[in-house]
Amino acid sequence: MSLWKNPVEKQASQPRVIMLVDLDYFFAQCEEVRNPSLRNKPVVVCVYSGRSGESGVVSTANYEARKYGVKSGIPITVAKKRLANVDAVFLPVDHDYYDRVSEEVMNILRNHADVFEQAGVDEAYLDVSERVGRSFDKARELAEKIKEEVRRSKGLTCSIGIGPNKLVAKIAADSQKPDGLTVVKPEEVQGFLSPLPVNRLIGVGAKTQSRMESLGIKTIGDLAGFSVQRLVELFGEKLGIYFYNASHGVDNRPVEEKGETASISRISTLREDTRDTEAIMRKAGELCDEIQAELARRRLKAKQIGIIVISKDTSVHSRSKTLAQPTSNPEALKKDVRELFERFLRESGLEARRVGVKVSGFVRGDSQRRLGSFIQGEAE
Ligand code: DCP
Ligand code: CA
Ligand code: CA
Repeated sequence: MSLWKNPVEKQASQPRVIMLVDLDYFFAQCEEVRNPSLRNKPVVVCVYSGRSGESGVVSTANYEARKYGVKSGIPITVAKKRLANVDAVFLPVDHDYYDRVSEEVMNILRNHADVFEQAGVDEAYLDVSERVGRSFDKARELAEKIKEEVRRSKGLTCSIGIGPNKLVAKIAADSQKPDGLTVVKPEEVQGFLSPLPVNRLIGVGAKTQSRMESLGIKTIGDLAGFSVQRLVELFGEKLGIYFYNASHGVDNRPVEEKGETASISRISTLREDTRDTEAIMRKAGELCDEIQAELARRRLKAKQIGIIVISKDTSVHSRSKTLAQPTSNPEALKKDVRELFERFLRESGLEARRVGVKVSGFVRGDSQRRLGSFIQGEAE
C-alpha cells in the first residue's frame, strides 16, 4: 500500500508558523475580572446540578485553588473539603458572560492572524506564517504583543504556544501555564516532544495509555521509536499512521475558519410600534451599519439577506432574498433591506415592534469561496 511506503506525510514545503492562544483558567479569570476583590483568593466556578445544595462538579478553578488540588471535573463537595480552612469563593457558571468575553477576545486575536480558527470557548489557532515572514523570532514578538493587548484591553492572561503545526502549537501552549509563551522551532520539535508522556497526544486516553505502557511506551519518544508497520499492526491503519506522524511532530491539518458563524444578525426594538417604512428604516439602517462593520472586520461578503419583524403580539416573521452578487456594501444592504420591509408591509397587516437584519451565505471578501450555508431559523 502506498501509505506504507511513505507513511510520514511531508510537512508543507513552505514551513508554517502556527500559534495556539489559550486563555488561563478562563471562567474563573472572567470572574476575577468582574470582581477584582476575588484575586489572590481561591476561586471555584461550579456547575450546580440543582439536585441538592452542593451537588455538581467544578467547571474550573483559579491557580490559587489548584494549589489545594481543586480542578475541573471534581465534585463540588470534594472541592469544599479541600478548601475547608481557606477563604475560598464558590460561584455558579455564567455562560452568557463568558461567551461575551470570549467573543471580544476572539475579535482581538482574529486581527493578528492570516487565517483564524476558534477551537473552543477560550482558545484559537492563528496561522501567522505570512505576517511574520515565516520567522519564529518574529512570531514570538507578535505573541508578546498579543498577550499585552489581551491583558491591557480585557485584563486577561493567556498562554501561547508556537510551532510549525497545530499539534506542536497546542502541546507547546499547554507546557507552560499560566501566562506562558513557548516557541518550538521546526528543528526543536522532536527534542521537545520526546520526553513528554504519550497522553499529551490527542487520541491517547486512559485505555490507550495503559495499552501503550504494556508495550513499553511511556513517552512520545518511545512511541516515535516504533516503525509505522508495527504501529499499524497494533492500532489499525488509521490510528497507527496517526500515532506515527504525531510522535514525530507531523501534522498537516490546515488552520481553517470553519468555526465562523453561519450568519450575522442584529435586532432592535423600535421607538414605537409602527407600519411606517421610514421609521423602520431609521432603525434597520443602523443595524445594517453594524452588520457592515462586522462583515468588514471578518473580511466577508454575504450572499443572502433577510429581515425579521417581531410584532406587538410577539409573533416572529421573516423575509429573505438571495443577492445577485455577494456584498458588504452598506448602501446595497440598506436597499435590499428596505425592499424586504416594503414586501413584508404589503403582505402583512401587522405593526412592527422589533426589527432585525440578518446576512448569511458568506464568501471571503477576496474570493468567491463559500464559507457557510444559509440557515433559515425563523418562523414565517
Ligand atoms: N471547562 C469545564 N469543564 C471541564 C473543562 C473545562 O467547564 N471539564 C470550561 C471551564 C474552563 C474552560 O472550559 O475555564 C476552558 O477550559 P480549559 O481546559 O482551557 O481550562 P481553563 O482555561 O479553566 O484552565 P487552563 O489555565 O488550564 O487553560
Ligand atoms: Ca484555558
Ligand atoms: Ca482551552
